[in-house]
Amino acid sequence: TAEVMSHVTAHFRKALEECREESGLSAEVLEEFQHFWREDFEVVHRELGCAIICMSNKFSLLQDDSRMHHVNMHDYVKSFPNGHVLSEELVELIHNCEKKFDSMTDDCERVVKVAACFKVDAKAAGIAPEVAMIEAVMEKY
Ligand code: BOM
Repeated sequence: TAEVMSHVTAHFRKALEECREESGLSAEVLEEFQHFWREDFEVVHRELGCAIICMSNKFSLLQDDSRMHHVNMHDYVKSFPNGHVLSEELVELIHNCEKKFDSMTDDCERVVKVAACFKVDAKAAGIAPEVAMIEAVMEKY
């Protein structure tokens, strides 16, 4: 659900600070990670893909090939309040997007495509959070 996704995003965003420099992600491209979910934010920059890889690695959410680690992602999402209602669907949505871009060899370019696909599909599935929902739970993390 969008509520659970707001918690996941609020927690996941904490890794951005550590990853901004090494990924080359400027504040002009993405100021605050919760803006990822804004209607008018376009998920297109290679640096954002690099940042998502770096952030995911902080929580062991990727395999060595920079594809999602299914078990760890499932457990990560399940660790949030009501996480069990979202974990399976989230893993499925991300994996479905990974399959569409599997032939891309540049990890950062591929992951930003996967992330953009995930944003579209999460919105369609009604599990995308409003930025205000994320901001409301940020203080918990
Ligand atoms: O193949 C690479 C898999 C990595 C995909 C991660 C997609 C996440 C997009 C960024 C949005 C994050 C919001 C919440 C955290 C989900 C882990």
